[in-house]
Amino acid sequence: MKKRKAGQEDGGVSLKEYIAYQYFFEHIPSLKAKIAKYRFLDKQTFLDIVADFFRTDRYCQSNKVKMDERTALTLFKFLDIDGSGELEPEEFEMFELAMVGQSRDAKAKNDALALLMKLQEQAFAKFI
Ligand SMILES: [Ca+2]
Repeated sequence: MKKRKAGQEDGGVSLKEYIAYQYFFEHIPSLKAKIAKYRFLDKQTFLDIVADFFRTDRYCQSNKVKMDERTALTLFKFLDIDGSGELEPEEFEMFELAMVGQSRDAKAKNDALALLMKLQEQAFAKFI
């Protein structure tokens, strides 16, 4: 795994990453269909979905943006409210209600993103 932090060399998140993460947040509700099919998502399946999203999303493709594994794992831990190591449908429901909101307005998404960034920093602090 690379030693650099997410984003640019100063450890921050680039504007392109910020935008890409927002697209991924918009994509999260569509993961519910996958969960309904498999009943839960394990860590590896979630990482595969994240990687697949950043590989195939048009914005991410054209701007060469990816979410590194550490950030994806942080997001997984954040979503895995009960710490079971799997993401259950209820946890996605709670994420939507708590973070994205039923209106899915831009402010709610920004709040969710700000929280993710905070969690990411905390996760980095633990790894260092
Ligand atoms: Ca769980």
